[in-house]
Amino acid sequence: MVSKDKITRHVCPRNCYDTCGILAHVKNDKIINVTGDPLHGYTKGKLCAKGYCYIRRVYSQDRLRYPLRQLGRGTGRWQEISWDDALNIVCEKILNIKDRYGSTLPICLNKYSGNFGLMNFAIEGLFNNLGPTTQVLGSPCWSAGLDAQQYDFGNNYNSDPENIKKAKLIILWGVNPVWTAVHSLPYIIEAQKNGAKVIVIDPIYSETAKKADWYIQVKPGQDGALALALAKIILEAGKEDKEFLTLHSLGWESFSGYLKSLDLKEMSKNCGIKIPILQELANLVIDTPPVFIWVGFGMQRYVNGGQNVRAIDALGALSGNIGREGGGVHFAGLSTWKLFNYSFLKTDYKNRLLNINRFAQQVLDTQDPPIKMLWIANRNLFRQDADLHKLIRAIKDIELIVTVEQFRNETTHYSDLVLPTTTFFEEMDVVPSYWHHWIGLNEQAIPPLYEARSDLDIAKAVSQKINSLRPESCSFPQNVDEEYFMDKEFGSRAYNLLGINHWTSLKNGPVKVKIPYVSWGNNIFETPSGKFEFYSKEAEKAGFPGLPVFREPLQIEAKYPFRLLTPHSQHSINSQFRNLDWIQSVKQESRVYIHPDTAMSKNIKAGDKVRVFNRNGAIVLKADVTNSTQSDTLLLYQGIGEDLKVNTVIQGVTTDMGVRTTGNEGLAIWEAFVDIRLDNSPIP
Ligand SMILES: Nc1nc2c(c(=O)[nH]1)N[C@H]1C(S)=C(S)[C@@H](COP(=O)(O)OP(=O)(O)OC[C@H]3O[C@@H](n4cnc5c(=O)[nH]c(N)nc54)[C@H](O)[C@@H]3O)O[C@H]1N2
Ligand SMILES: Nc1nc2c(c(=O)[nH]1)N[C@H]1C(S)=C(S)[C@@H](COP(=O)(O)OP(=O)(O)OC[C@H]3O[C@@H](n4cnc5c(=O)[nH]c(N)nc54)[C@H](O)[C@@H]3O)O[C@H]1N2
Ligand code: SF4
Ligand SMILES: [Mo]
Repeated sequence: MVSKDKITRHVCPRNCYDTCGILAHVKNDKIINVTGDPLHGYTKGKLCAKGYCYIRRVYSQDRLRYPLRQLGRGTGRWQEISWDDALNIVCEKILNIKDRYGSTLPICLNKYSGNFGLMNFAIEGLFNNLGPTTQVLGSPCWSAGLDAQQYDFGNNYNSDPENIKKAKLIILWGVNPVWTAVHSLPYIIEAQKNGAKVIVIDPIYSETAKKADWYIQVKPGQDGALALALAKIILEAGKEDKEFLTLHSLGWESFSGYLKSLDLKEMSKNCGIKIPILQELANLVIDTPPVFIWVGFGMQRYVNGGQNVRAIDALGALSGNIGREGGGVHFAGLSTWKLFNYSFLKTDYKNRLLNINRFAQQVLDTQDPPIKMLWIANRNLFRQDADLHKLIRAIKDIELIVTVEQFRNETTHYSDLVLPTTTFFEEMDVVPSYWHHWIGLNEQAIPPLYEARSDLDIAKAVSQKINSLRPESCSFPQNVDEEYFMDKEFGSRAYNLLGINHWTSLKNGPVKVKIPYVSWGNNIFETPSGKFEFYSKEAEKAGFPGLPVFREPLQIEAKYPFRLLTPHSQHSINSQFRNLDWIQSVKQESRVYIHPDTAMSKNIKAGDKVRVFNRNGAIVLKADVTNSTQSDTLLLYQGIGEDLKVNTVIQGVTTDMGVRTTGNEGLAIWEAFVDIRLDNSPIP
């Protein structure tokens, strides 16, 4: 039962490095304040601006309150209906499809990262108990980097990021923590106070770059050339860590041979950084250990993204920083994710799996049987997916699109039925982190608002309804509570590593998982050889070069001569938060940032309305002129702008790696090429 006045514990379940501990202050079943949880050892009682807005999100006037049916997809004519009617529509459609096709395969689930709490996998649980269904597999986010580190280290472990404090050199390589991971800043600043230097490597002069001791402007997708050039310089100076290389690595001989064969001038030209600067940088890497390299998700969104992460891993290894306190190459740590059982993901059926990053094309191509019903949850598909123009075409023959959401957005616009869901203050859950080592519980602070239901309750209700219409249609449990599902997630390994006997102890505060403070500190790697693998047979088996070698990103097309970078913005998490009043009061306007030379050549001034376009489509917005970007690159922060569908001009190019860890290649979002002109100028 939910009691009246209390403070409840939560963890922010957004797709965010920080996964902060949160306290909800509750009076008369209403949240009156939201603060950081001081017992969370990494985020230490603080939230980002978005986190402090949660109270505005829970009680937003725009919350979806009741199930809604759209009278004609995209018409904006909505009709409030009862849950019973909504469940009937869903279940009758499933049964009708099953009768017509003799299969549940035409029913498709597309889900991603709206809420990373474990109970949100209930929707996969529902699908996995209906029969064989079609589901998306993969990630638009981090696949290439995860695979790269698997090839090199054998697994995705991170040191406790508090290690940053002990670093003497911190390299923020394609990551923008001043916006995307604010809770790591105190550790970086503490290191700086202790004399550490901070280098930011980014094609954009980002907010993080502004705080660095040294900013290196790399050409987009050319981090491989940069890392290999540094490695070559270190090798040729004879400053490599010979002990580590001899005892703990595989393939050093062939990699060092490869480095020797590289032309430094060519690498310098590729990455756009002059040789004396490369030399100074290489010296710094060698002379200022330990070096903590944070490889961001931002730098691997290219066709050579995985290869480039491997090159940075190699630089970390040959410079003697792997397994070292305060050092290492860190991308994402999956140790806390891997503690749980993911019972919802187990199935007796053979599902049909589509590539999440080629969704539109695969829906068009999928036949025998085709996709006839689509369930979207935790996903703003019609804003965040690539190839939006194709997606809109692909859904034409889908008979029912159901979206489970908290707010109206681009995706509800294309839905036939919208089911209102709870926020994490209205449900119970547990949330792991992909960056730090803390795990925390979400307690239920307040009863569900209006008629919102959690994804778990929706899964149970669908199961109940479909079985009442036709017995034995679904084996998803119906008459059990959240505790039952929480129990199933925790096994003895999780309890041992958390040092607790039961998950309810997490009500006393988040717990730091007992995993090594320094990853790979014992120099025992999980690769086939047990060593750090410069040369990976596994990579070779998967069709990649065995060594981390130089690979180019895509070439800019003559017809569309600008690369469009659309990284993550400060006051949103992907498309979330931008609709809240407090966030809107910050008045961020979406702009496309262009270099002064480009502006001049295109006759564009700051504030002009411009059209950014390619063969896929066009977006119209205001321009800003800045030196922060390069002359062949346009910059546009995704996540802001009400009706701006940036991804209309994002081609669905995929990354090299990603299959090993996430089942499919990642999304090379920044292999996107466009042209720009004044909105009212004639079409060339
Ligand atoms: N405020 C906020 N926080 C977030 C999110 C958000 O939307 N807003 N999203 C969350 C999610 S889903 C993710 S994936 C993470 C992403 O957070 P980050 O890992 O920080 O990734 P991005 O913001 O995508 O890009 C980071 C930087 O990479 C740079 N970059 C682009 N191309 C290259 C390149 O070729 N080389 C190098 N060296 N740098 C390059 C970009 O210019 C950008 O400054 O943040 C999470 N946290
Ligand atoms: N142009 C461009 N596109 C990108 C990126 C980029 O950098 N540039 N980044 C890519 C990356 S890194 C990522 S991770 C993806 C993110 O892609 P998505 O995961 O689709 O991103 P969100 O905008 O967070 O959408 C999640 C939706 O889930 C809803 N939601 C929140 N909580 C719940 C819940 O408990 N239940 C349900 N059912 N729904 C909930 C939110 O309201 C929101 O509308 O976008 C990718 N797309
Ligand atoms: S969005 Fe990220 S930084 Fe902000 S409260 Fe949530 S987890 Fe913390
Ligand atoms: Mo992401």
